[in-house]
Amino acid sequence: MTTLTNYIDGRMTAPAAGGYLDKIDPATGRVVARVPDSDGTDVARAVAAANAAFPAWAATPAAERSRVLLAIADGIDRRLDALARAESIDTGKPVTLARTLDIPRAAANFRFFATAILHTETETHATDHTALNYTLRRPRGVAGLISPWNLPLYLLSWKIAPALATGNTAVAKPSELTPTTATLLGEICQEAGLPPGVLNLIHGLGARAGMAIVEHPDVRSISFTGGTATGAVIARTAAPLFKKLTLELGGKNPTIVFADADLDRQLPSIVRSAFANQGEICLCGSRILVEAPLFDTFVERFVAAVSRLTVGDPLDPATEFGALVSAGHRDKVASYLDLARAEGGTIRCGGDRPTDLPARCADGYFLSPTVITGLPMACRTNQEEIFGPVVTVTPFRDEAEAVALANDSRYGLAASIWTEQLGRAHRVAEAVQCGTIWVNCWLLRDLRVPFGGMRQSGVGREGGDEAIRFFTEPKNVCLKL
Ligand code: TXE
Repeated sequence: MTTLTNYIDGRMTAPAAGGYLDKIDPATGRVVARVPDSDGTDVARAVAAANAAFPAWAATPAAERSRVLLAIADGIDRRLDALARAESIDTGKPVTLARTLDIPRAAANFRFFATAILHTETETHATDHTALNYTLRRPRGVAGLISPWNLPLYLLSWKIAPALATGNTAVAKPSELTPTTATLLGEICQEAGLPPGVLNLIHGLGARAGMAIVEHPDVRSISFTGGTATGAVIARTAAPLFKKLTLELGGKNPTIVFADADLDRQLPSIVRSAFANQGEICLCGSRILVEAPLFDTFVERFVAAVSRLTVGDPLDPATEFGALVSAGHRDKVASYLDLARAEGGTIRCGGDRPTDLPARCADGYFLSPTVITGLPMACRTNQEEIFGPVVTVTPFRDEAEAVALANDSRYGLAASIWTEQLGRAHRVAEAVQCGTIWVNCWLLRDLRVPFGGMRQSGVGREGGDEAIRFFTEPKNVCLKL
């Protein structure tokens, strides 16, 4: 069994108090590693290292920071197979998905911000003929970066890369459920020549290690992705300490399918938008709204396509749909199936454990992709984030009702619209209250665009200039002419 370590001040370090958590492979239910159960002492050491490294890293020319981050990206590429396998064993996701999406995207995150900092501009404002203002943007110091279990290296690197590229140092914490790729990233940083202390990786529980990062007075910026309830705790803690905060939280995203949608072409993308990564992506569409004339045909074709997904051992390259991340999460998702039945919903496919799994996976946390119809929008199944392979399909009469149903949510992260009418696509995109709208596509990501949610899906934005602005402090200099 592997014993993972923290990465503090450039060294692989055991937790100070010597405590460890079990790391379980969700495909088998077996313990496969020990994870440091770090506490405030470990966090204090990591923050001290990050603080000590900050002045030199902030003063390092952008071209040199860029070179080191590009070397990290190359290191990720070189370890593609090991990282993809580790991500699959930690999360239960298909290894093919980790190989083609998670790990390449982690490398892309480093490359994107490594090169972005070579091309940034800051503002100048000329005040009539009397003064010239210019804006300086400087790194803020130690950043606390906390990420969830669904896209472990993908989301952690989405925070680490802009923080480091702009000259900050960081203390990052992956989810305790999915720690392995972060440990490998520490090794990659050592090989790439990242100066000690610039990035520190701490493992452990949210309430202990995570909270110690949020509470530490020397951590000036917090970037968090995770559940809405956790986001509220972090916001409450960080506000009186005047920390800069971005929160990327949950979603209950609408997928709006008009009767003129080109189903022959788009159905595979709509299925993917619902069930990629077992539905454990904050951007997955879990409320599918279908224009009434297409409803019956859509449900029939959608259910048929979902039933054809290859559910199986995540390490089998042919698998399209793997295990849920933990027993607790599987039970939570399964509890929503009971709720949906009690609320009067009809389960059109799934709703149970897949039957033809290999022996190795007999005790794994599997749940078949599930499609439910017949539920009103106000019910709990349609209002609460399930974050698993469960979608509802609901008919709508016209554009106005589609928009009203889409907006009938406390969340506002993402939506997708499927129609061949350009004007309608624009109108609906403007009316739906979400931070990201995809038209005839899903998860098509340009790393320059603002990314984040409205309402209970979070505050602040990540990506491109938004991330560069978040991790820097603007200062205006006014020069009288
Ligand atoms: O996330 P948590 P959980 C949603 C989804 C899921 C629910 C709970 O609905 O069912 O959230 O998932 C760290 N201070 N999403 O419990 O707890 C924790 O260790 C500081 C949506 O797994 O929010 C982990 O590193 N840190 C989501 C990270 O926060 C704390 C992705 C996320 O864990 C902390 C995951 C604290 N007090 C779940 N408590 C998305 N938006 O992508 C926990 N953490």
